Amino acid sequence: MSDAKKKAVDRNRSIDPAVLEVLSRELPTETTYDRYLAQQPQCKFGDTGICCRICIQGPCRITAKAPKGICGATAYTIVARNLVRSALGGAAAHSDHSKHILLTLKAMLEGHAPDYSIKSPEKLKAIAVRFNIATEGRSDLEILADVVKLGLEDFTRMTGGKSKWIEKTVTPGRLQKFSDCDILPTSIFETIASATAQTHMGMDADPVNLIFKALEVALCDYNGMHIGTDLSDVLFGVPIPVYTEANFGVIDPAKVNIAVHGHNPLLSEMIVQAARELDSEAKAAGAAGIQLMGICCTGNEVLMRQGVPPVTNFLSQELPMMTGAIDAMVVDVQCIMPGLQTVAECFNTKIITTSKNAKIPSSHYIDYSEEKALEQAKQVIRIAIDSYKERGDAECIIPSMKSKVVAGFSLETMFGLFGAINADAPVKVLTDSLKSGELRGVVLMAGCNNTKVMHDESHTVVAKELAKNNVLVLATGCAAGSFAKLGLLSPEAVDQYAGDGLKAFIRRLEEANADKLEGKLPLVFHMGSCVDNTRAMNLATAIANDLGVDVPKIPFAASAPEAMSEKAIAIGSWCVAMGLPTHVGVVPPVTGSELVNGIALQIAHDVYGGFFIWETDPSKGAEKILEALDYRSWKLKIHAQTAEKFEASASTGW
Ligand code: BF8
Ligand code: SF4
Repeated sequence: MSDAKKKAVDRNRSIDPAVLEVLSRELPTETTYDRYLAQQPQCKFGDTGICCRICIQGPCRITAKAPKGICGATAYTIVARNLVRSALGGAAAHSDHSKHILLTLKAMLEGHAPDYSIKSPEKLKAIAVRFNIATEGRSDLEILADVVKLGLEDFTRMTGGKSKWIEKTVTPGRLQKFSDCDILPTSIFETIASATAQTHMGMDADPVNLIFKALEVALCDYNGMHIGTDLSDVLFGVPIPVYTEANFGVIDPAKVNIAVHGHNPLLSEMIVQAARELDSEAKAAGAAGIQLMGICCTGNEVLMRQGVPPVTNFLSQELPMMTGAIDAMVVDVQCIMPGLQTVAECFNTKIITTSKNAKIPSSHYIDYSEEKALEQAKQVIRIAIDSYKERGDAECIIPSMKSKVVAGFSLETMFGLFGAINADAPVKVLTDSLKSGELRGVVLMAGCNNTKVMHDESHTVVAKELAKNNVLVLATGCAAGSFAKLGLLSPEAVDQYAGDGLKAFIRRLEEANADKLEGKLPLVFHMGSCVDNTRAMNLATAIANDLGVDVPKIPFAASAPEAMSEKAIAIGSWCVAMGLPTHVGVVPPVTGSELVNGIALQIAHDVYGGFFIWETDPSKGAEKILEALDYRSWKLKIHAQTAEKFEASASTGW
């Protein structure tokens, strides 16, 4: 086989047929699939976490011959320090996102964000009630002012209290545990600053102390993303079930095709509105209309609230442009490959960057501001319409693959569905099913794509295996993107893949909600973008509270089979601190220290009840998750029986 042919075969690292179809063509430029090959072999020091570049005496690499860095740092210090820094990147990214939303609400209150308004006064009131903020006889804006003040305090407090969003959303047992271990953040900015200082050269060398700091950072991540989800719901509405389609087949060559990509819904929500308002301009330009589509978590945000179809997820983000039919791609923040611009230039797509801290050389930049958001969104649409005109009759080759999607499962929607069966205590519909054994557990499938594993394969193998074994599967982020594209968010997938217990559970929900639902329910419940992982954690908290135990006792786990980003490291770490078995399908850079690796896999369990499972084989990963769920169900039963026998409450240990 010639080198060129071999490369063409080797780079086909995806199970998505639309992606494979594009990759099979003679392409004028490289993609991430090619660059992955060009990067081989990757450095084993970096891969196992034992390369230190924290000071410029480095890089120091740990070997048998040189077991200490120049300053004397050993492998466990270097690995732990690198881990804290990764979690910091994730927590900062999520928190920066929510800070932006918080500041937009503040600007709205001050009259400087005229295009934004409160879409969900109900959610605002629910948040106010959570924090004992008075609602009686007060206007929405007055209540919002107090919520925003509290949010800003969670970002900026220097002393005199701890994070309110964590205090009010976790189980009493978790709060006690976090307090006992001294990992409750004072505020997001305080923890980010102190953790950055703690990992400076010549600071903390104690790996255990560093790991505790990593968990404090991870709790900041939870804090930041929870604020982000809550306030996005207030601003743009609480997601309810939406019915749409996903994958490349949603691209319509006759329309102005605009992809929205990144994470923050502030501009993309305006783009949805602007697209509706400017449809006639697109038609005047000869197009059949405007086709919006989403990529990554901005895609998840506008899918959940507006029914905008997802075209693809993280790893294949460059490929929709290779159809020749994408007129503009507007990006905001995070997970945006710099490689997009080169592809765009080959296929006449306009890349529009919109964040002052996420620019790409040669892209078209719009300096997004909440003061003129809708006007800027219209500017984006008009750039796309002009680009459509330039496209003219140029050939578009679009893979036809698309799947049906049902999404929009916020916790409020889930409880609404359960409430049709048990209005007084919706969560009991789930806990009863777990207790009876109809469901074997609940698993949150989250996380990214990663070139180290076959694109979308690990996600789908784990999800299908869990569903077959009667596990209720929840999804967020690019895991949800995989499921959307490959049909697991469709009602048909219930018949295809669900075990009898899961099928009965879903059918019962469908029947009880027949009058409210536009169609049937999907196999996997899409809870939103990565910041929305707190929605799933809130469900775990509700289950634990209902069962009268702490989270480490409930059959609830998390899985990130294709984890990639620093955000995934932060999320995985708080999942463990919250008490969840957390499967990760790509081994993170910690194996260079047996001590740190052992803490992640075992000692974390002794302290928090949660622990990591590194398993790169997705079938084995699913098996290990099922084992962890079964162990918890068995123990929960024994504890409940013992508690009943002695008329006592269930034990709090694990
Ligand atoms: O926040 S899942 S690749 S897009 S980091 Fe990025 Fe990972 Fe996708 Fe969403 Ni989350
Ligand atoms: Fe090397 Fe120590 Fe500097 Fe790290 S901090 S680069 S181990 S000298």
